[in-house]
Amino acid sequence: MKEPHKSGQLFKEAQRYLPGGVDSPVRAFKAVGGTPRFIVKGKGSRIYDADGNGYVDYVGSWGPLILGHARREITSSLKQAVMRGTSFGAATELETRLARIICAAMPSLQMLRFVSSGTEATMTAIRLARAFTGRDRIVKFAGCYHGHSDGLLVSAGSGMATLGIPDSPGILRQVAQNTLVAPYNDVESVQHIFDKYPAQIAAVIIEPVAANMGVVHPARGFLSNLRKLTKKYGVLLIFDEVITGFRVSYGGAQQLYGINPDLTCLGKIIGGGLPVGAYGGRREIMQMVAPCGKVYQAGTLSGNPLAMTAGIETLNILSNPQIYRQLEERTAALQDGIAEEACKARLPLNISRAASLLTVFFTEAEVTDYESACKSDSALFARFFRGLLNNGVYWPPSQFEAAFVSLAHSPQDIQSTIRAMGRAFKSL
Ligand code: KE4
Repeated sequence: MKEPHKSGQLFKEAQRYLPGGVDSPVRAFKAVGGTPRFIVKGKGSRIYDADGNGYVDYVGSWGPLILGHARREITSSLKQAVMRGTSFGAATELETRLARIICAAMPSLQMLRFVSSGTEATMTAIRLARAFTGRDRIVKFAGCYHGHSDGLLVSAGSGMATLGIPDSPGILRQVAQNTLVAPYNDVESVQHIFDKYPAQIAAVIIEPVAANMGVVHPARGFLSNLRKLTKKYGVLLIFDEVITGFRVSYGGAQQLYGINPDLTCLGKIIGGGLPVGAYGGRREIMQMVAPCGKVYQAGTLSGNPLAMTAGIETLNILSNPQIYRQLEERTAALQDGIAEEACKARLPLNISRAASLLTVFFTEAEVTDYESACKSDSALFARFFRGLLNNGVYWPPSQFEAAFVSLAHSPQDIQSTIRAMGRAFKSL
């Protein structure tokens, strides 16, 4: 492994023009230390940095690249598409084609609208829920991340069911106070909020399998009880499936758990690595969106022909059920190998996996919500991350993220990752 001199130089120069030298905070390696790698190329399961180092990649652009980097079908269809122009700001048949594929995979989406990021999707879904119900407040769960719109960058106030507090400077208290925060997997706390704010709650938004506090499963019955409760109180249930959509199954978490949300937010995989987001759901709700209805939302590059092309190609490949069986096998093998190496190193870890999503929590406590996730030893995780990086494995640079296994991760990649894990554990 060569020292990241070139990445260091590029990082220094980048910091002159970009805050923190990056365009998204997690890329700066603040949580794990060391020089962020500047990537020049990705192919299959690997990425290559400016110093010529290759890594087995478990970030996969934070989820979109379930087929791996530069998958031939996608790059060749994009090459043809780009020769026809990159964007028109006008309707294309491609948007209808991708929408038809998504609605067929997730029947709760009777209609949808494409946008250019997951943030836009969740931000608009909240606006739509407020318009449809005529109510102001929303409920989110501690540890769930739904993008950076003001009303969703909110932490739990002190004590149960109190008004949210801004997660960032620049967010108005008045805005944050319309967001109530409950502990994940605690449906009683949601009932308490509904009782405390009767007929004021427009929607509950949730990551049906949480991946932004590390991977945290919904407890048995949690999602179905949440669905029953929201229906009873006339509150819309919004599934944020930006990560889980087409990841935990072809039909997302809603197919896996048999839940019909009122609205769903998507992103990442449906764009095959190009900028994309989408929100959709019940027709009577979606028909409130302009120009059908009065809820305004717009976007210069929404439904962009390149993103649509990459999304169509990706979902066509994913429609083969064999794909998910292979992803399941590979990720289960990785999980077992990590557990074995941790046992050899006498390290108390908690490995949480949902399909091809996986988090190694440096705590032996069971992780069921944000509070228990925070019991992990982030300093130890940072040393683990650096150990892996020095052994040719690019793991997500934060304890509170998920690792993503792709179809391009071969059995040999999995075995070499397990060996790297063993060496990294020994270095702790
Ligand atoms: P974007 O605006 O980043 O496209 O999507 C926001 C978003 C919404 N909902 C969920 C469940 C998400 O995970 C995300 C974004 N995910 C992070 C990774 N945890 C993106 C990586 C980053 O912020 O750089």
